[in-house]
Amino acid sequence: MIQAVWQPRKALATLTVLGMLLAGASAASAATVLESESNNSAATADAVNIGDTVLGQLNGPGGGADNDYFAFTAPTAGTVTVTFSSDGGTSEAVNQYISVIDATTATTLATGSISPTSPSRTITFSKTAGHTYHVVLVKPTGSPALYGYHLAIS
Ligand SMILES: [Ca+2]
Ligand SMILES: [Ca+2]
Repeated sequence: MIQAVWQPRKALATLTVLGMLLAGASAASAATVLESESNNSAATADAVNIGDTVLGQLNGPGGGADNDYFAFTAPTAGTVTVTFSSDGGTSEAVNQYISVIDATTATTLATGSISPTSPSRTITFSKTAGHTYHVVLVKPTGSPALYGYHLAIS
């Protein structure tokens, strides 16, 4: 009899916590997301959010060239930090490139690269509320990349 009273309360409490977690997740939108090919152009960019970490690979068919585009819109002004890292660290064999573009003004804000001796690159830039930003990762034609990458946006 006591359990008949307690169980619904417990279930309700669990639902409330779940609801709070879901609400928090959609508001803060910190998630681990996988890239979705084909994302090789601004028009087919993967939508991401500030707070996300993206997992992907820079290899086209047969290990060839690949471009990965990611897009997000800044809800507020402030600073964005983007870190692009090879999952293989110094074991990766090929250079890969990153650029950050303000798509609203069509302005390239920053460019950089990672290499076997420097397998992580962090770029910081100022965002404007309402502007859309593209982060573009590129591996030019050449040797296959041996490892995937992490792209953290915060
Ligand atoms: Ca890719
Ligand atoms: Ca791609």
